[in-house]
Amino acid sequence: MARFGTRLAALSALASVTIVGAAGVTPVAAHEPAVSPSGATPVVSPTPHHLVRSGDDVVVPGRVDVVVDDDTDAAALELLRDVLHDRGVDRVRVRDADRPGRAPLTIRLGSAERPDVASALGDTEVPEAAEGYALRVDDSGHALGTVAIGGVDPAGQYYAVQTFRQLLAPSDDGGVRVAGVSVSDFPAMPLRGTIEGFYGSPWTHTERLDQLAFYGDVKFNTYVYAPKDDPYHRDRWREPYPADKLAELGELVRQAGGHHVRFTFALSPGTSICYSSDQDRAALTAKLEALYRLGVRSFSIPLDDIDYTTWNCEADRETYGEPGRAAAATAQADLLNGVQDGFVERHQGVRPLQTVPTEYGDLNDTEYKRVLREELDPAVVVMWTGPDVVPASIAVGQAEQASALFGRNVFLWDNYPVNDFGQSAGRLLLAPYDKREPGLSRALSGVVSNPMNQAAASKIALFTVADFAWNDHDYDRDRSARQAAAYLTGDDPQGVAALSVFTDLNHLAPTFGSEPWQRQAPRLSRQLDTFWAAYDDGDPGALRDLRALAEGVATAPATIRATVRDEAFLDDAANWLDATALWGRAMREAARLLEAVADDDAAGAEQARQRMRAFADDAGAIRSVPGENRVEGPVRIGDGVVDAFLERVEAEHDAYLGLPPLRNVARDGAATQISDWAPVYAAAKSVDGDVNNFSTTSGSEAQPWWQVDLGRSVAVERIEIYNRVDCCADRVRDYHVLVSDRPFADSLDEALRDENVVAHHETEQAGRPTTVEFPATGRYVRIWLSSPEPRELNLAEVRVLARDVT
Ligand code: LTM
Repeated sequence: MARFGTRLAALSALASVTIVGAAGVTPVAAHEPAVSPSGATPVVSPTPHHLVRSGDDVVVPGRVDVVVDDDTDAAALELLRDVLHDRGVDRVRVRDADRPGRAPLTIRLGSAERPDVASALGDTEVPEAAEGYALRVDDSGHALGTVAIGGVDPAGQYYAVQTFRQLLAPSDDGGVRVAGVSVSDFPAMPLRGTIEGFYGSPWTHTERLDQLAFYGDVKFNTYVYAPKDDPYHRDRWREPYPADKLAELGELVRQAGGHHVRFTFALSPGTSICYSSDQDRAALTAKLEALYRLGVRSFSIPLDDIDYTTWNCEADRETYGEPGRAAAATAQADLLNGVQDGFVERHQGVRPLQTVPTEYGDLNDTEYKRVLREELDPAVVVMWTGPDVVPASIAVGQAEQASALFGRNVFLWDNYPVNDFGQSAGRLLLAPYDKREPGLSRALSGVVSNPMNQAAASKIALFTVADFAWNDHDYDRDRSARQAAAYLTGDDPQGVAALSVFTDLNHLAPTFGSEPWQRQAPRLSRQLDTFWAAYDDGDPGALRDLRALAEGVATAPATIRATVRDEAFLDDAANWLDATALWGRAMREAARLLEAVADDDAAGAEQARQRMRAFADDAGAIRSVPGENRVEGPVRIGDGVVDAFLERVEAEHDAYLGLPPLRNVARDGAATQISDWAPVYAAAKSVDGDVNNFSTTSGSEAQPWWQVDLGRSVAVERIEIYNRVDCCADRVRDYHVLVSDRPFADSLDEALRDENVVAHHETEQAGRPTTVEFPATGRYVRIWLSSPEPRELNLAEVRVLARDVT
C-alpha cells in the first residue's frame, strides 16, 4: 500500500481548483474550462450526471469524524482515510451514529438509506441505478460542517469518495476546503473498463496491479484478463496455471476487489477445442474452477480470431455436421450454454458468462449470427467491436443493429487505443476517445477498451474512455483530455501544458486504413498554419511566435519528466519524449534559419539548416522499445506536420538562395519492379506518399530492382529511401541507386558501365532512411539491391527530390 499514498498525492493535487463559497445552483456545463475559475463549480471526472452548488465551501479541519456502520464499504472507508490523511487531516475518528460527535467536520459514509446519511443528504436526490451515489456538503445552520456520502450500494459509496477526493482544494489561508456541492450520480454503462486482449507482450504483473488501482480512480468496474500471448489463456488453454502464475492471479483478484473492479477471467479455447469432447469441456471447467477458488466471479470464453469453418476433431463433424458458419454457431452455443448452465449457475455469486463471437466486427446478418441469436442462452453477454474490427466511429443505430443481430444488448470491445498491428508500428496512440455517439449507453451493456501494449501510456486514452462510459451524454473530448493530463501531473499547470504538446504530437487512434481518423498534431498544425500566414504577410511578430512554438516542443519532454508522477508512464513514453525533444530542437533551428534569411545572413542560414537536418535525422532514427510495440519501428511524432514544416523551411531557404523549389517528383512517376510478390505490394506503393504500405519483389530474385520513370528529365538532387516501418531494423542493405536519361540495361554490371548513368553505392544505416545525395539529370531512377540477402526488395517509400523548373 506504500505506493497508494504517492498516487493519492497526485490525485489530491488534481483537485487543486480554487473553490470559493458561492451559494446558488450551477449545473455542470459540458464545455466548462478544466481549471475552475474562482467560485466556479469544480470539475470532476468522470463528469457527474448532476452536480450543483448547494452552498458555501466547508473548511476541512485537522480533526474529522467519520460516521460508519456495518454496511459501510471497507474500500470506500480506506480510500476516504487516505484522502483525508493526504490532505493533512491527522485525526480521523471513525465512529457509529450513536456516539456523539466532537470534530468540527463530520462525514457520514454508508448506504444512502441509512437514516443519518439520508437526513444529511436532505433534498439531494439518490439515484436508483446500481453503483449510483448521492453526496452533499453542508455547513448550514451551525458552525460545524457535514458531508453526507451515501451509496446505492457499496460500489456507489466508493465512487462517491472518488468524487469527494476531487472536491477538495487548497484554500487561501493554506488550509483545505471542500466544495459546497450536491451531487447525484450514477454510471450510464453497467460495464466499464478494459480488456487486456491484444497480441504481443502482455502487461507485467506490476503493470496490472497499477492499472487496477487506476481503474478505481476513474470509476471503471471491469478488467477482462485475455492477453492473447499468455499461453495458458489461448494456445495451451487446457493446461493449469503453474503455482506462481496462479498466485499472481490471486493477487490481481484481491487488488481488483479493493478498487471495486471485477476481475473477469477469460479462457480462449477456440484454436484447438473439440466442442463435443467431454474431456475438453472438463478441462475448460477445471480451469474456471481454479480461478473461482481464487475469488473470480466473472468469466469469459472469447472465440475471436479462430478458423470457424473447419473442425478441430472428427467427432465434431459427427455431432454438428459438415463445418460451416451455422454449424460453428451451434457448436459454440452448445459449449457456452454448457458453461452458463453447468458452471456459472451452479457457483454462487458468478455473473453471467461473457463471450466474443467469431464474427465480432460487422453488421452482416449471417447464418452464424442467426443461429447464435436463436440458440445462445439469453443470459450470455456477447461482445462486439463495432461496425469494424478497428472502427473509426460507432453510431447508436449501429449498436442497436448489432444488439438486434445478437438478440441482446451487445458489450462493446472497443479496439481503442490498441497498437498491436502494422499501421501503429512505432506509435504511441494518445488521442482522447472520440467519434462514439452520445446515447450509446442506451444500446450497449457496456464498453471495455482494448489498450496498448504499453499499460501506463494507455492511461490517457483510458481516462477519457472512462469519462464516456460513465456519462456519454456530457462527454467532452477536450475537457476529458485536459483532465487526463491533470491526473498524471497532479494538476501542475506547466506539466499539463507540456503533456498537451506531447499528446498533440501523438494524436492518433488505432486505424486500419491508411487515412488516420484522428488528425495527427491538430493543434500544432493549426499553429503552424497561423505562423505561415503571418510570415507570408511579413508580420514582424511571426518569427517570435515560431520561436515560442519550437521552445514549447523542445522543452515539453523535460517538463513532463519533472511533473508526471507516474514513473511507468515516463518509461513507456521515454523514446517518444526523446524524439520530441529532438524534433523541437530541429524546429528551433528552423526558426534560426528563417531569422538568418530575414537578416540576409547566408552563412548563418546554411549552418542552421545543417543543424536542423541533423536533429531531424537523429529524431527519425529513434525506434520503439524492443518487445514493447508489438510491431516495432521508428518512433513517429507529429508526422506529416513537423516534417512537412521543416521541408517548407528548406524551401524558403532554397528560394532565398535563388534555387527552384525541391520537389518529390517520384509522386508523379510510373513505378515498376523486377517482379511482383502480390498486387498489394505493387511497385506503386513506394510512390504513394504513405510509409505504412510497401512494395515487394517476388522473393527469389538474384538482383532485385525497383524503378520509377519520372516521365521527363529532371535535375535530381537527392533520393531518400524508406524501408518498411514494421520490420528489419537489424538488416543492413546495400543499394546501388542509379539515375539515367535512358532506360537501364538488364543487369546491374551492364548498367554501371553505361556512361549515361550516374550511380551511387550506399549502405543502409540500420533503422534510418537512406539518403543518397546527387546531382544527376535523368528521367529514370532505379534502385538495385546489391547485397546478396534478402533476395527481395521491399520499400515503403522512395522520394526523388529534384529542382523542378517546370
Ligand atoms: O478485436 C478482437 C475481438 N480481436 C483482436 C484483438 O485481439 C486485437 O488486439 C485487435 C487489434 O489488432 N484486433 C482483433 O481482431
